[in-house]
Formats: sequence, structure tokens, C-alpha cells
Amino acid sequence: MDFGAITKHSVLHAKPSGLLFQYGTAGFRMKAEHLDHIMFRMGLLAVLRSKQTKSTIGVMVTASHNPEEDNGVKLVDPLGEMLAPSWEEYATCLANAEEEDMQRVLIDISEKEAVDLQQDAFVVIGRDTRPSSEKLSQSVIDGVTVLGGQFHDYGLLTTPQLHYMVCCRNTSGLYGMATIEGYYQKLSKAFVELTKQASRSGDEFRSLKVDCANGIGALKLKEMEHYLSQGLSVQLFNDGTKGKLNHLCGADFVKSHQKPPQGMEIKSNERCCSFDGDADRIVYYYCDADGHFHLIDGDKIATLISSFLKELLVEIGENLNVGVVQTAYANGNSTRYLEEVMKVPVYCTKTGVKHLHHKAQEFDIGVYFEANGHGTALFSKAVEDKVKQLAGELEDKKGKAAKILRNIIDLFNQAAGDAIADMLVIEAILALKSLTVQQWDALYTDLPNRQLKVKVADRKVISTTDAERQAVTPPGLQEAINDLVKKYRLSRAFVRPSGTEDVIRVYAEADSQESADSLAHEVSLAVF
Ligand code: NG1
Ligand code: ZN
Repeated sequence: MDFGAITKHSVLHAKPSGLLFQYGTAGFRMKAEHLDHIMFRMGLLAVLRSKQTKSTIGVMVTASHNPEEDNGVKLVDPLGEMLAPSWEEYATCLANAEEEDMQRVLIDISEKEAVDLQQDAFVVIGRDTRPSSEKLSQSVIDGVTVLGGQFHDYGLLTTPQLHYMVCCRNTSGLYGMATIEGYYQKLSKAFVELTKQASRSGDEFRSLKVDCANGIGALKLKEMEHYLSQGLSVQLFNDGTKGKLNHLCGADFVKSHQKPPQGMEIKSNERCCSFDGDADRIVYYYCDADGHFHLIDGDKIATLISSFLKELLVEIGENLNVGVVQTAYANGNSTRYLEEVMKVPVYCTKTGVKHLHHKAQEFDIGVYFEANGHGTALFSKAVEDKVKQLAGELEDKKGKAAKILRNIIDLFNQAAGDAIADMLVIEAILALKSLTVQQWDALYTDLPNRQLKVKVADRKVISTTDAERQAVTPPGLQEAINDLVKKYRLSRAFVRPSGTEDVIRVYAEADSQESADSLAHEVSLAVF
């Protein structure tokens, strides 16, 4: 390592004093003005990780659904997955190191991880549409080059597109071509094949209104539109030409306020969806004839997808193990429906997609979604090979089902939850099953629920167990929650410290909205 060069560049990316940085659930995320030194240092770290894994590593500059003034960064590991936990710690260490300690920290990491410093390094970079993103990604590049790493800057990408690129580059093109055209071609080919098989017709089936949160999703959907041919007609709203990123729109706004985004005109029963700011989350919704808003969140998306996959497997005559992975935020009625009606095993993990992703890898087919709309489906290598073989061999109904499954596998982005890919999967399933958005919504009724944020002096005083459903500390808190929950019907509640904001999150559900609201309120008082 050329420490002279590192120091020379490092002073150009000085660390602000008095701030502590932590690589959290979604990497580093904060006001953009504090992030320059972190970007430079994540460039350095990406080079070390690339040398150690002998693979291409990704760096994504985005703060997802946060306000436009924020920004963030996360590293993407070789198969397109989130950075390994031990490296998250190195990231935190490096981000907080004083200038004079940088050398020692870099050497420490290299020694602990036995990094061969002579090894080549390659880093790919993507960024969202925030005004601060371009300059910050230049700082990443500065970090990469000063350590002698090579790089490719993809420029504007959705987060899942960067995950896709990393995965393609490390699997010798088997997953797809590591270009934006490669991404569009892979997805659109599968989508067009699928919708050719659909019997339903008519404009109302083909048209979909998409709220793009004034973010990168709009740009990328516009680029992709002509690849989709007649299969789908999307009408884009909040496309970034007027409004502010994530302001009163996008998947996070729609899910947490349980109302439509601004800037979108919705007629009754029209099928609509919202992406978040970096297009890795999606939720659907519609307004009924009485003007009531109906949200179709990640839980209902997981239900639609897993029931469709199970039906295909029955048609093909294959008995594979399909599992659904959720978090504590999954609506109680979704879990009940999956387990009791669909007879699908459901597992609960801690919040954060890396936990869900990891669990989903245990199944032949693992479908995972957070209630907020972040998720995808994973297929084991053996299943993929088997389905390819069956699609070539089987005929008639079985053959048709196998071909559908093969295309559905291609349509999912298995590297990360992807709003564009998930949208196309959902649209294909609705078309193939001739389902309206109302019929989909009617699979089960969500239990009324409420999420609250509570500001406390130190959110770390709360620790949890059982996939965050039980509080361990402070003493007495869980007993207090249990007593409150007993007062309501069909009720459940939990608290946990957020991994992305300085707050405690409270979740409650019960048989009526009034009960859910009041239970959430009572639990939030018990937190103090
Ligand atoms: P935290 O802040 O740890 O609750 C939030 C979301 C997660 C996940 C991450 C990363 C909720 C309740 N939490 O985590 O699901 O998406 O942000 O973006 O929605
Ligand atoms: Zn996001």
C-alpha cells in the first residue's frame, strides 16, 4: 500500500470532527455534507474486499427513501448480496478513524483478513439521482484508485441494478450480461414470453400507474419501456421532472401513511404501485368505488408470488420445499393465511433484508418480503437446472407450467429485492391468472395496525430476542407489553431500536384501528 498517496488524498476528504458513524442495516446514511470522507474510505475498503474475495465488489451511493438532502453508501459483496457482517465492523472502524490512524486500521484489516495486497482489485459503482450523489461517487472512485484498484462507474443505476451487475460479473455472465442492456434484455425477454401465454386482454389489464418517488426508478423505467412491447403499458408519475425526491410520494410514504402519493390521479379500481427512491421496494394499491384506499404491501406480494409458485409446482408434478420469510412487521393475517390456508411454512427473521435473504437461501424456493415491499424469491441452483430441463422435456400442460416457471425465475432479481423486476413478476402473475387487483387484495384482510416512532435518550437500552418480537432489556418492559396486549383482541405488539434512525419503533396490531392505535400508544408510553 502506498501510504504516502493515501494520506495525500485522505486530507482532501477530511473527516468532520465530533460525529460518530456506523455501518447500519443499510450502510452509512446521513446528511450528504458529512459523507465525503466516508465515500473515500469506502472506496479504499472496497478495494481490500475485492482483493480478499478475488472478485468484483460494488459500491452504491444512495439513501433510498430518505429525504433528498441525505445520502448514503453501501458495499455489495460478490454474489450481489449485502456486505458480510465482519466487514461492516471494519467499515465502521475505518469511517471513524482519525487521519493519523488510517494507516494502522488499513493494515489491521488486511492482516486479519489475510488480504493479498498484490492481488488485482475491481470495483463497480452506481448512484441514485440525488444532487449530491455524483460528487460523492467521485470520492469513492478517488479511494479506489489511490489503492490501485480498477473500477467501472455505471453512473445512474437503481440499487438492485448494481447488485445485478456485481452478480453477473462474478458468475462469468451465467446470471446475465453485466450491462444495463443486459439487465433490460434478460427481464423483458422473460416478461414478454410470460405475457404471451396470458389469456386476458383489454387495456385495463395492461395499464399500470407507477409512482416513481421522483427518483431513479423513473429514468430506468423510461429506458426499459420499449423493451416490454405490448405486454404492459406504464404511466409514470412523480418522475423527477417536477417534485422532490421521496417528498409526499414513493413506497415508504404510501406504506407508512397508508394513503396515495401526491401527484398521482387515481380513478376507482385502477391498479397503481409506488417505488421507493432507489427502486428496491414496491407496494401496490387502488381506491375502490367509495374512494377507500387499499394498500397491497410486501406481505400480500409474498402471498401472491408463493401461491403462484406452488400452483406451478403442482401442475408440473414436482414436490419442492417452498418457504416464505417475513419479519415481525408482517401482518398477522398474512402469516395466518400463508400457514393455515396455503400450508406454506413461514419463518420470521430480524429486520433488514440480509437476514431474510440468508434464511430464504435454505429452501429450494425461498420467497422473502418485508412488509414495506422489499423482497424477492430465491431458487436453488438445483431447482433452476431441473426447471430448465423440465421446460425442454415436458409437453402439454406440464410443459407449459415448466416454461412459465423458467421465465419467472429469470424475471426475479435474485441478487436483491428489485421494484422493477418485482413489478414485472406481479404483472405477469396477474395477467396469467386473470386476477384483478381487487381479487388479489381479497386473498385475506389485513389486521388493522399502527407503527410509531419514539425518540429516547439512548435507543440501545432496548435489546430484543426471538427475531425482535420480545424485549430482553430494560427489565420489566416485555411484561408491561404483555399486559397491554392482553387488553385487546387479535392483538400483538413489539418494540425494537431502529437500525437506520435514532428512534425506537413501536408496532401494534389488533381487531380494530382504534384498538391498534391505542395499543401502540400505550406501548410507546411503556418505553420510557
Ligand atoms: P429500521 O430503521 O431498522 O426499522 C428500516 C426498515 C427495514 C429496512 C431498513 C433498510 C421498517 C420497519 N424498517 O429499518 O425494513 O428496509 O430500513 O432500509 O420498515
Ligand atoms: Zn430503497
